[in-house]
Amino acid sequence: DTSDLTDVLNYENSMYAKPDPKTFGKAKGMNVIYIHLESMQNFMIDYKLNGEEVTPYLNSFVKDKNTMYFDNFFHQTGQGKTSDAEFMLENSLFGLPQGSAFTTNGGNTYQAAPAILGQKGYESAVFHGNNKTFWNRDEAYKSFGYDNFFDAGWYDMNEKDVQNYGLKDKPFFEQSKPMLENMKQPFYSKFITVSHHFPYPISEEEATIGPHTTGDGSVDRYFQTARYQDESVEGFMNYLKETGLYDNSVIVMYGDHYGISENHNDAMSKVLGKEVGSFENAQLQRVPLMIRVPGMEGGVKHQYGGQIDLMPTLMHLLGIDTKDYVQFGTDLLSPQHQQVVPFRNGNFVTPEVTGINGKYFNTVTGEPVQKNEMITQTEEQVETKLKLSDKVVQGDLLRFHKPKGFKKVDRSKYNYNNPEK
Ligand code: GP9
Ligand code: MN
Repeated sequence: DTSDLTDVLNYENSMYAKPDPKTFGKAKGMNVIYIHLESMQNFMIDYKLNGEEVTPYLNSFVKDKNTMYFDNFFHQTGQGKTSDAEFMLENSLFGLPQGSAFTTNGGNTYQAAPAILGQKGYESAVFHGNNKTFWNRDEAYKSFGYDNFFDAGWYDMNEKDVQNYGLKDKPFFEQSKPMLENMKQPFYSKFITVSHHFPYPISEEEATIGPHTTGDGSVDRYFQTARYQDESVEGFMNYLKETGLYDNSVIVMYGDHYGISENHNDAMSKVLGKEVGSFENAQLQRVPLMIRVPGMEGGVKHQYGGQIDLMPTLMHLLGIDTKDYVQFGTDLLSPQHQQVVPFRNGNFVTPEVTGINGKYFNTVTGEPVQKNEMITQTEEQVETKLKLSDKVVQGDLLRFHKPKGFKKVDRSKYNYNNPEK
């Protein structure tokens, strides 16, 4: 009820991190292009297999002078996997402890990024070569205020171009071009790749790098589909450069969740050349985050953060203060950003401590540490955050919240069917 919302708002007020005036509005009025890097983990950046870079394009993008690269950025997804990642970055709300918020609470009231930006003149779209009902996306996107959802119904799903979860990334980006060109600027867009997805199937003709040699099939192929994803993104970025979009768009690339689960720790020990147990596995939940803002100075950013922090970060770059919105993350670029990264199961990582099921480790050295007052406080903070976020989602509390100047989303306005089909 509304008293729950009051608790949430009080908490939010105490957690709010105000934007840094030096970065606030640096991307004002620019297009936004999100590239959802399916299953990409951060250890792949600059990883060399037999002396060869696996993701040469991403590695070069990281070093672009306008790219901010966050090397302590974590996924925070649970059972909702891809949909949890999307849910966090559109709302700065956590996915649920069980299941997918898209599926169980897709019809809630939200104050999501596409709706906020839509009311400031942005056209929004998701591009994804799979059926729109997967993860209940078509329903959730309506609640988020997405103007367009170009799903499989808008693509030529030619049998030779389809594998695993949908249209392969190269034809996907290729076919997305005319649809993107039809959008009015400024736009807010998200391209969700699929080819680099467990169990990482790839044909011999399409593999441009050999498999790894751990002997664990899916781990070994992971490097080959990662290369394919890298090439597909490179092709799309070249196209953005040709059209000039590269220079008037914020480009955000992020890994959605791990691709290699803890069932493969043995193989990962071979990949990394060090023992991978529960501590290292927690560190492996880092996913790449790159934010390229034309005209803004880039560089490697070491602050700790997670997917929950992406929306306030982006909003502040676009010059929109997030103060009136209910958000559980904080702007990564704010001096007040909180570097506690909760995982969905209550485990956490901070620059100092990693907490895993009641065991604690020094994040820098991996040495076990005793529980102390600081750890107790961090643990409580993590628990409170997750609990309050769950209250918002499970109680559909944003129904009662009226951010200043924001008009409630009218779900009935949206229809994602392709009229030509
Ligand atoms: C399916 C794709 C995969 O459309 O986004 O979802 P995942 O299995 O990674 O959650
Ligand atoms: Mn995924």
